Order: sequence, then structure tokens, then C-alpha cells
Amino acid sequence: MGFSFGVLHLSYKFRLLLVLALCVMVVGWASSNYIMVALQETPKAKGLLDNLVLEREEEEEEENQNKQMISTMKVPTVKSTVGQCPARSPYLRGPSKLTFKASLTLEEVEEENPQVMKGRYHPAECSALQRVAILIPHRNREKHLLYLLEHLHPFLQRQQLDYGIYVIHQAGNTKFNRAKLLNVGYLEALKEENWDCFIFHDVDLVPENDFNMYTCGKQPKHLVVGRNSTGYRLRYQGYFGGVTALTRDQFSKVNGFSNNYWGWGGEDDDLRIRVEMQKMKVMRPSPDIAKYTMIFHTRDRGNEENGERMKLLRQVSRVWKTDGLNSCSYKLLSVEHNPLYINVTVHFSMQPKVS
Ligand code: UD2
Ligand code: MN
Repeated sequence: MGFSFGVLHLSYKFRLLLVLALCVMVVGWASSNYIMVALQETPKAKGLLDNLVLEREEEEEEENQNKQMISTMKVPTVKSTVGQCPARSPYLRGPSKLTFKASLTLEEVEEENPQVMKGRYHPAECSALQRVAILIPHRNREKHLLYLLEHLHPFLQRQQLDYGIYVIHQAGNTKFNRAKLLNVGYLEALKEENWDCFIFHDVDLVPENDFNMYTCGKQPKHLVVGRNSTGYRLRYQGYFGGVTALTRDQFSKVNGFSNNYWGWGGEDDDLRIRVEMQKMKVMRPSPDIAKYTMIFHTRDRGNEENGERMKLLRQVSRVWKTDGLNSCSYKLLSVEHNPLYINVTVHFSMQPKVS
């Protein structure tokens, strides 16, 4: 009995312990469940959790980006030269005999240049070395323009250039102002494309040799050494008329042309003075290459000799900073994208008197 009492006593203690342990386990399980539910249900706690997750994701993303940056920094970023056009185009022909057919029409020239769209072209076979805008001042020289377009389009395509031809047309009967028209051409062309190089081109000059590259160099270039009408000889050492090539920066550095040359003469010398004042040097291709045919013409009405030009040339150093691109005012009448050229028409008010 003593034994059975003892056993009974032990089992009672043991049972008490078992019940106690069970209670602790139940309370523990219930409270942990409650905390989890509370954490998941409370919006604040949920937001906290989300924020933590988001922050972690952002950190991971940043880490990934950093890793990527480091990996790209390790690989030198060299601009791909694959596909760039060669320094010397394989299509160049050298000297050519130019002909001008009296019955030529614009439609014929358009048919011969199906790849030119809205006055622009770029080679399909490679990426051009420069983007070149050709600027042609114009009034009442339709036939000359037609001949120039006929020859210039294939010429520029043989040179594998990315180019656009802009004809800047002066409306009305006010005195012709070649230089101001070219300033307008520069400003308007840059609204369409960030051109690298500008060719300032008389409408009546046709290049005879496609080795005469219509690209810009480290220094401003004068592309007309000689022409048929002057026995292909340079007229004078400082001569800078006809066709010139300046980069966007070279032209902006000299504040462009003067706007004050109304009528014939002087504006080309003025630009040369501006170029020399900026310590730049005019470069020319060799005389056997820089040859042009000037289509015959007499002096136009509205472009009479400018009697003020010597006076203007004496004041270049005094006025160049305030007379040029930064003071070129004009009324833009239209910009038309014809198949073979972009036609910019402007009106200039009467010239102010030279002081
Ligand atoms: C010389 C220069 C020219 C310019 C001019 C004086 C050469 C080869 N050319 O040209 O660059 O310095 O002297 O201003 O040395 N134009 C028209 N309609 C007109 C008048 C002129 O379109 O009514 C344009 C046209 O692009 C023409 C250019 O202005 O080619 C120059 O005029 P120009 O041909 O009458 O003068 P020219 O040959 O003496
Ligand atoms: Mn001329």
C-alpha cells in the first residue's frame, strides 16, 4: 500500500508538471500567433515591413548599378569607327569637263538625284566624316541655281558627305546683301541640324574637280583659287570670295559676316579680316584642284557697287563684336523643303546709313 501510495504520489506530481508544461506551450503558441497576425494586420506595421523590403530592393538595385558601372568603367568606351567613310572617297574622279545644257529643267535634275530628299543626302554605305551645310545666297539667278544643283549634288555624293543645300533667297527690291543672307543661312540651318561645317557658296561657281573637298579643317578654307574667267589665277593674296568653308565654331568665333555691306563688294574682305583678327589662317587647296567655272553674268540690278566698302573695311576691328551673327535681324518669310534644296526666303528692311 505504502508503495502504491508512493507511486500515486509521484504520478500526481508528474501529472501536475505535465499539465504545467502543456499550459506553457499553449500560451507560447497563442502569443506568437497573435504577434504575427497583429504584425500582418496592422497597416503601420505592414508599411514598416514594406518599407524595409523596398529599401532592401533599392539597395540591391543600386548595388547592381554600381557593379554595372564598375564593369563598364573597366571596358574602355572607344567610339566605334566601324562603318565610318574612308578619309578619301573611292568615288572621286578628279578633273571633269563641265557642260551646261540650255534646255535643262529642274525635273530632269530631280530625276537624276532620286536619293536626295528635301535637299539632303547622306551616304548609305558608311557614316560620313562631316555634316556639311551648303549656303547659297540668291536672287533672280534661277538658271545659275539649276546648273549648280545639277553639278553639285553628284559632286557631293561622290565625296560621301552628309549634306544639305540651303538657298537663301532675298525677297523684294532692297539692295542685295550677300553677307547678311549667309548669316541668315547659318542661323536657320542650325535650327534644323547641328551642322559641323558650312560652305558659303556663290550661285554661279561650279567646281571642276571633286578632289576639292567640301569639308572643313582646323583653319578656315578658301576653295576658289582660280576660275575660268580669270585664267585660273588667284586674284590677290587676301582674296576670300566665291566659296569658303568654315566650321560652326570658326564662323561663330568671328561673329559671322558683317550685316552692313549692301550691294556689290567688300564683304568677303571683311570676313578675311575677322578671321585673321582671331589668329586664324586662311588655307587653300592646290591651284590645280581648286578650279571653278563661273557661269557668265553681268552685274545684277539691285547689286550695284558698294561705295561705302572701303570705309566699312577700315572699321572692322572696332565693330566686329557688335555687327554680325549676334545683330542679324531679318523677317523670315518662309522655309520650304523642296526635293533638291531647302529654300529660305527673307526680307531685309532698308539699310541703315554707315556712321
Ligand atoms: C565676287 C565674289 C563674291 C562676292 C562678290 C562681291 C568671286 C568668285 N566671287 O562675285 O563671292 O564677294 O564678288 O559681293 O570672287 N547674287 C544673286 N543675285 C543678285 C546678286 C548676287 O543671287 O542679284 C548672289 C549670287 O550667289 C552671286 C553672288 O551673290 O554668285 C555674288 O554676286 P556676283 O556674282 O554678282 O558678284 P561677283 O561675280 O563679282
Ligand atoms: Mn559671280
